[in-house]
Amino acid sequence: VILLTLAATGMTMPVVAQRAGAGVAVAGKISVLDKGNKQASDIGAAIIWLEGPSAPVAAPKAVQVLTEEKEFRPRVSVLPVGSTVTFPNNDPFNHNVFSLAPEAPFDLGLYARGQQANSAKFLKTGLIKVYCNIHPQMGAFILVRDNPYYTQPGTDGSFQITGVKPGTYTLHAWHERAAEVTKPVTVGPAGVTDAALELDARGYAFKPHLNKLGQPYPRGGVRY
Ligand SMILES: [Cu+2]
Repeated sequence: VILLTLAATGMTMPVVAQRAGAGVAVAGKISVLDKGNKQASDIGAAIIWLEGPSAPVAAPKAVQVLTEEKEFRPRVSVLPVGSTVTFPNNDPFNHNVFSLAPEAPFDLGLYARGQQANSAKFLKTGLIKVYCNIHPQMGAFILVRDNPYYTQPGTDGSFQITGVKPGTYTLHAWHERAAEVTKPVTVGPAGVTDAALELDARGYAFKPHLNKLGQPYPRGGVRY
């Protein structure tokens, strides 16, 4: 009887696994205007996402952001809420990855290449700024979202979010040098092909951040 039950369950599984309505695409193009009214060369580092009550919950992920040549790679990530991130050190010196973001404060401490550092877990939505306590020039952005409707554009600003359930949403676009912009969007059974958003980075000015103790970094840096 048990064997027969297992066989019957196995036979029904492929049917259950079939997608019940794959959703539609929301596509369009963003622009990011830098000083001198030039299109930003790093439009691809923007993030575009949909917010709305029709959206399903996304499954958490486990991802890596490398610390390499005194940079975070990738510099910009977007992840579902509940995801964990490790920050492997690929440099021949120590890093100390931390964030003071109220949604997800963490401090991984000093660690060298090859040392397995603790991971950071992101349990709330928001934009998390991640820094290194040793190297003030290192910075990363992690956008934590509560649904799977997000993407990053191509180098020409074109984007496509696929598998979207028709409904009413707010379309968001973010770039690290610009204020976030939003626009209401109604997604019908044919999807959206011409969503357009413009991000203005012309007023951007670099501002140094503080270290993990909320203090300015020492002048000239510290060697570890
Ligand atoms: Cu560092």
